[in-house]
Amino acid sequence: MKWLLTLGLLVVLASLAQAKLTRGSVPADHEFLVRQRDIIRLCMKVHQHNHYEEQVDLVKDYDPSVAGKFKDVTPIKKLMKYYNAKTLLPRGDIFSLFHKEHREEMILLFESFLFAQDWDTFFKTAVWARDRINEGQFVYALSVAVLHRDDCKGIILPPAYEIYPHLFVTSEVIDSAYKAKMTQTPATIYMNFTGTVRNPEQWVAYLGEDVGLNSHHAHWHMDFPFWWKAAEYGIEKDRKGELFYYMHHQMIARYDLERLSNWLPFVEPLSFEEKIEHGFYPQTTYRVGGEFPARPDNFHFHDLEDIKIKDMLDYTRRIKEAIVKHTVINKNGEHIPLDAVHGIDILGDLMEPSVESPHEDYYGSLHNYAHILLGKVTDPLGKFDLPPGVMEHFETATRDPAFFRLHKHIDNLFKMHKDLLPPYTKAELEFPGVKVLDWEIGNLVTYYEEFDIDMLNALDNTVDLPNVEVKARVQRLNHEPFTWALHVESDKEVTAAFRVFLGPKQDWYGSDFTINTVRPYVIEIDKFVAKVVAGKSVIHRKSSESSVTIPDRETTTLLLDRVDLALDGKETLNVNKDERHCGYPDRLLLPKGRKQGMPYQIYVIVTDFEKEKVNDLPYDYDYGGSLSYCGVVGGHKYPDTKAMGFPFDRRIYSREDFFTDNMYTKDVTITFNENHKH
Ligand SMILES: [Cu+2]
Repeated sequence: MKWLLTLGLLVVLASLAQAKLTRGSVPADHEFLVRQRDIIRLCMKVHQHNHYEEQVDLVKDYDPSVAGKFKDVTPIKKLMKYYNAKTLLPRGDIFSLFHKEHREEMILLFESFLFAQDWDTFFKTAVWARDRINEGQFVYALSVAVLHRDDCKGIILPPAYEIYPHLFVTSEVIDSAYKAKMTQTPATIYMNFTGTVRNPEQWVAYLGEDVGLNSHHAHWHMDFPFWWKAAEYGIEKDRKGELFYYMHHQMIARYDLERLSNWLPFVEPLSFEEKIEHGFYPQTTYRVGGEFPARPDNFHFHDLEDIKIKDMLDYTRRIKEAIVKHTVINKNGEHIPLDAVHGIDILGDLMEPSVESPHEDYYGSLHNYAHILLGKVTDPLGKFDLPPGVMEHFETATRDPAFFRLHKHIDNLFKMHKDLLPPYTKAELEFPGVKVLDWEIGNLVTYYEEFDIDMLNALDNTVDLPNVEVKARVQRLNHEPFTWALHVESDKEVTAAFRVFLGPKQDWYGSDFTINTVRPYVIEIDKFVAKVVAGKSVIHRKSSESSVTIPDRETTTLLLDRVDLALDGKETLNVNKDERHCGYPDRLLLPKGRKQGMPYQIYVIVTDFEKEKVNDLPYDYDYGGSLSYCGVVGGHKYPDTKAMGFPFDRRIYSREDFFTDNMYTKDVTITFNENHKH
């Protein structure tokens, strides 16, 4: 029996041995390295003219609409027409994706990039656009194109906080950075979170203002753009509406857990008719000048010229009606059922909304309009010509605590739909023959550490003054890496799906949650598929392997150095062509917890993967490492048919009705270590 156990352990270990970082990594060839270098160069100091002479020379007499090869020439022809007529958004102006004309121009550029038939056309069109199209539109279109073109697979884009440091650091830091350059003294500038400790909302600013969190959110919206035309682009976005719901739901749940760690009550949903209790002072200035608009406490929503509060209430009411009736109306007046399988996906497409929205005139654009209403709340009629607010860029939206309030409002609508579905039956929950026996888990410890944001792109290149190294130093949350071991017993060999969650034990008042009341605050920690042998076996897993997260981003300066070394043949650069930019930062996998330790519960459910798989790809196929919140790209189908968040997405009557042998739950403690040494 003992040898059988050892054998089982070995099989499981072998199948899990390839961690997500190394899996699929291959040495980059010369062509790839050149392309990687060229794309980074295109993103450097985008507010100024291109400093790379060889790129500038490449397109001196180049007209992409004449010389380029495109699958469809209409977008580039249109773009050139507007460019020649000088009607496009000028360079230097602030681009917001939520602004219709800005967006439509950007889409023309993106489509030109996507439809370019070879690398040569794509690259030359990009170099041409780099100095001629608004830099915000250019970077956005280029980023989405790189994420979707086959010949760009594996290319790494610089993080938004390095392309536009102005959006992420305070005006004070920018001032100090200039001083450092003028005096030619390298500097590390300490930056505090927005606001002071006198504002309780600031106690959780370490989450909303985390540049990694902002980067994840911005990249999610680049992988799943609301303006995406799947049929035209030939790239489907499987379960995009459901992912919109689930990723944002998990972001709020995680925000709520941080609030609880800091003795703050859960975030309240926003109401368009009531005042927004907490103000927000971004203390950041756009590079072209103009401070990000600030919102004082207790401000009310106001009508904009084209978005009215009354309409927002109508949209909300119509959506609620659709949910209660389990049916939405499309543009042709037909009824589409909001059933247990597709309902959530349809609702997601309707609330964000996207090209797939059943009826945008009727259900409106709840999410996008709310972002705009919040962004323009202090200058609704444009009397003072204030620039866009943080809510009007996906890169900065989570900095404002109102982001989480808005999303709670939207999330409650999704919850209403889910709560009207029948609870899962025993048959849907159990996995006959499979039993979880025990769960060993290492210490869960969190701590603060310091992180440096490279400010290279914040400062213009000047003829007389060389660049100096300037960094903004911020505090951020991290956790000690941890491992766990799940003891499983099975009566046969099976391919099993594991879903792992973490939830708080007590609410803000100190009362214990029930299994049903804790559901909205349960966060996903991991999800994976593994072979389980007959008999007893142990499944080992590391926190770094989590399907929720991606590792820390490398700085662009470092990456560029490594690419140059590889091009000189001095070093090998490995590239994983499936690696994602979207992914919750690994550092934030656990909530902060408390100094004296904070109680949580972990949950796991093991199910039969053979019954939920959607294709015949290997069960451990690598979708890029952040499946849980970021789904799949590259035209793949989402690999299983279960609802995202299963089994916590539906009502639960009681523990007795819910827990089956293939589930396990355990009390754990998360301790925040104040004295962590770096
Ligand atoms: Cu979002």
